Amino acid sequence: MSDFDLKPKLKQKTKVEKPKLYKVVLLNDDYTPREFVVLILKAEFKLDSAQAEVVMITAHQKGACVVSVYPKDVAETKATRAIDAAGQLGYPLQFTVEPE
Ligand code: TYC
Repeated sequence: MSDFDLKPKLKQKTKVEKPKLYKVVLLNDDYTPREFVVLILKAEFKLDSAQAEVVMITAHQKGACVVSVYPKDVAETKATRAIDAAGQLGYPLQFTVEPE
């Protein structure tokens, strides 16, 4: 028998899983000042002033607005940090994290 393996090897496919993305959703409430919502969107989610204004006013008018999408751990950390920052000032601002 030949030392050479003549049977072609099946080509190995390297599967690279795309990380699943999660939406951070801003929820409206009646108490948090609009200016604070804009501030937190800029500080935590790195939105520029125009983007933050649109997201804030959309949540204000419709009840909720997607802020951005991230890998799960990033989405959860940002949402938690934003909720905590609002809570420290006594504001009931809420964000949810949902699969995209
Ligand atoms: N509705 C709030 C107000 O009138 C402002 C606000 C906007 C709060 C968006 C939360 O996600 C929000 N002061």
